[in-house]
Amino acid sequence: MRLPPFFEEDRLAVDAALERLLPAQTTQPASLHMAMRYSVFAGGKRIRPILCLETARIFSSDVTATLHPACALEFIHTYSLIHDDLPALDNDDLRRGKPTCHKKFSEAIAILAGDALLTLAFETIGATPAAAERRAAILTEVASSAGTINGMVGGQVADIEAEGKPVDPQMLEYIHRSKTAALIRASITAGALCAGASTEDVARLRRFGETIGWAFQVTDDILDVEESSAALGKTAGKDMAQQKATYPAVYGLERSHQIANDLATKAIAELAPYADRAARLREIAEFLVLRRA
Ligand code: GRG
Repeated sequence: MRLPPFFEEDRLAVDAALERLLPAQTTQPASLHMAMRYSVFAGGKRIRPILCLETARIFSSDVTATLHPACALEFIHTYSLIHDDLPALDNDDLRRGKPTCHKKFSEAIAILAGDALLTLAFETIGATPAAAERRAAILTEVASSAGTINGMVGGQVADIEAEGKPVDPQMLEYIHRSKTAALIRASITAGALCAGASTEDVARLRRFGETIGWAFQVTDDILDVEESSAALGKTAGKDMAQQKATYPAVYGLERSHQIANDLATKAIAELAPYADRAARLREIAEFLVLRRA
C-alpha cells in the first residue's frame, strides 16, 4: 500500500527533530549513545509521532512544539522494541530488517539504551515549548500509557503470562489494549493536548486513539501470520511458534480481518465532527489496518 505523501513530509520533520534531541554518538558514554541512535534510526515507520503531529494539526497550523512529545513517543516505542527483543523476553535477532540492539551491541548496552530512551522521553516532554499545564498533562498521559495499569508494561506482562495457555477473549482484549493501544492513544491525546484542544475534544480523540490502536495490534497479529520475515523486517510466524494470545489464534484470519476493519470504522466515526480537518488522521487510520508491514 502506498503511503500518503504527507507521511514522508512528517517523517522527515520527525527524523530531523530526533537527530537534534538525541545526544551525539561521540558524547560520553559513546557506546550507549551509539546504541540509542542505532535503534531509533533503524527504519521505523514513525506512526506514533505522525499521529501526534496530525492530531495537533486539527487544532493548530503551527505544530513545531508538538515535535517534542512526538519524538518522546518514538523514544518510548523504540525502548519497548529494544527490551521486547531481549533474550529474557522475545529473544529476537531481527528488528526493522537489522540485527536487534543486543545482537549489534551487547545485552547490557541494549538494556541501558532502552532505559536511557525512556528517560530521555520524559526530559523531552518536559522541554516542550508549551505552557506548564499542557506539559504536565502530556507527561501524565504518556507516563500512564507506558506504565502498569492498562498500560504498555502491564500489557506486556499479561502477554508473557498468557503464552502457551488457552486464550480467553477478554484477556486477549486487555493485552492488546494495554500493550499496544495505550501508547497509540497517548500519541493522539498528547498531540491534542499540546495544541490546546478542549477537554471534550481530548476525550473524543482518546476514544479514536484507543480503538485505532487496538485495530493496529489486531493487524499486527494478522501480518505475523500472512507476511514473510523479509516483508516485516522481523521474524514472522513467531506468535504461533510461541503460542501467543493473538486474534488469528482465537478468531481465525478471516474474522480477525473483519474485527480490524470494524474497529477502524468505529474509530474513524469519532472524527466526524472535525470534517476535512481530520482528513489526514482518517488516511492514517485506514493505512494502519491495510498496511502489509
Ligand atoms: C520493561 C523489560 C521491559 C520490557 C518492556 C513494554 C515492552 C517491553 C514491550 C512493549 C510491547 C510491544 C513490543 C508491543 C508491540 C507493539 C507493536 C505492534 C510494535 C510494532 O510497531 P510498529 O509497526 O514498528 O510501529 P516500527 O518498526 O514501524 O516502528
